[in-house]
Amino acid sequence: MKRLLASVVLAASACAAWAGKALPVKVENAWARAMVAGQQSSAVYMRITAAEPLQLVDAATPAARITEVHEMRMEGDVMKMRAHPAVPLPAGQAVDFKPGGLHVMLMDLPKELKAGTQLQLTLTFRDARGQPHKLGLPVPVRSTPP
Ligand SMILES: [Cu+2]
Repeated sequence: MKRLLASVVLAASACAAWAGKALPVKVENAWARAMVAGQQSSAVYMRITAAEPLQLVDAATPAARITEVHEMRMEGDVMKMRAHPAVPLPAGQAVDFKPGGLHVMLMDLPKELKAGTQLQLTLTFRDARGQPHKLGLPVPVRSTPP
């Protein structure tokens, strides 16, 4: 019970710190894809809405040794995936990270991601003045989209 209380207080103070910086950003429906046997990588999907212009410049999680923000693009007839160094998040406009599009790629995972578990994701945003801001959130691991 004591531990539960401590984590609630911690979450509340993290929110307060974020609010104090006046950099509101909303992350909704975040989920990580559960891995099947033999799979080497996975991905996190979510919807991000920034209230002022931001860029998503980094993502990290202890669940993967390599975490990169990727986009999928058609090049001719071939769907290609590449790292996106700074995803623009226009003010008030929801940006979807979804299968077949933008995603946070998880590679070199120390252990398999199992449905029903959670991973901790840290997103780094850059504001219009070039200042970095970190946001941590728990991400449920699922076999299907929420
Ligand atoms: Cu990818």
